Amino acid sequence: MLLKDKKALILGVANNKSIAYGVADIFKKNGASLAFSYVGEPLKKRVEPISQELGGDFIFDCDVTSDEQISVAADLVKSRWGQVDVLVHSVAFANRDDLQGRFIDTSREGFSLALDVSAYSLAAVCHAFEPLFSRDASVMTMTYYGSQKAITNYNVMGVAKAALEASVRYLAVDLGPRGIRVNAISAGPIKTLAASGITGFKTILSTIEEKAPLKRNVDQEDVGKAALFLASDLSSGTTGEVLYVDCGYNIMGI
Ligand code: NAD
Ligand code: 0WE
Repeated sequence: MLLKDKKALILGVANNKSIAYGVADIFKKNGASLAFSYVGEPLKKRVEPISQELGGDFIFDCDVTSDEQISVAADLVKSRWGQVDVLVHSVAFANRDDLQGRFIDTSREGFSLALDVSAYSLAAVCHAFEPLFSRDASVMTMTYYGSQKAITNYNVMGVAKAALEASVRYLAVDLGPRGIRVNAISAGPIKTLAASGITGFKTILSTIEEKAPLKRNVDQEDVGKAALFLASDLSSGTTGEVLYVDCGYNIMGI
């Protein structure tokens, strides 16, 4: 029970395939109390039964592009829990059109949206929840290898993930003096809602099976177990880090 009596806020469950669902599931099994965010009424209907299944304390609306909604969420969490021990940011969005073709064609608006939702939101959420973080709190976010290397079609999301990973380092510096750690998990590709309809996703999955040292793809449980490490005292000396959970794919050269 690595997370006994810990309060873990989970941003980014859309359904039971979400990476955040895998994380929440293992957190629960390790004794954590959970609360989940959703974006708008349609997703509330999806998140409500998941919260019930995983014994969540409450759910709350939080579109991370809205400072107002983030602030209302922080007030609600303060009144319900008083403090937060673990914050999981598992949120990303770009226009579908910007995840195919040439990066050079990305519009100013598309770039801004992708970076707002997928990168700036981590800083915005940390800012709003800073007063609620307990001593030794752990913050984590989800990133992808497309931040480091140009991956066909990932395009503006690769730029957003590079900004997200740099944000992790600067946030780790800001929050470190209070004992709060900030890390990222760089997950290998997983078939979730955010991966559905992505051109060439099957090819990406089979490339990993063929090339990664472990000769398989990761799943939500692999990521959940790494998240449990980052959430718990087992990772007390680790902050500002990007932890690869990708069956070793990123270490390969030719
Ligand atoms: P998912 O679709 O299940 O989760 C994405 C979540 O982002 C959804 O819950 C959605 O509601 C939320 N979201 C989108 N816009 C939002 C907004 N404005 N405000 C608040 N929430 C918003 O997909 P997933 O694959 O579980 O993605 C979770 C994270 O993992 C993302 O950051 C993604 O980039 C990252 N990731 C995914 C993979 C993969 O292959 N699936 C690999 C590495 C990293
Ligand atoms: O980060 C992601 C997915 C991010 C994502 C996905 C979508 C699809 C639906 C962000 N925004 C949207 N917007 C939509 O309308 N991944 C790491 C999964 C992923 O996405 C890719 C990948 C991989 C891997 C896109 C192109 C190429 C590879």
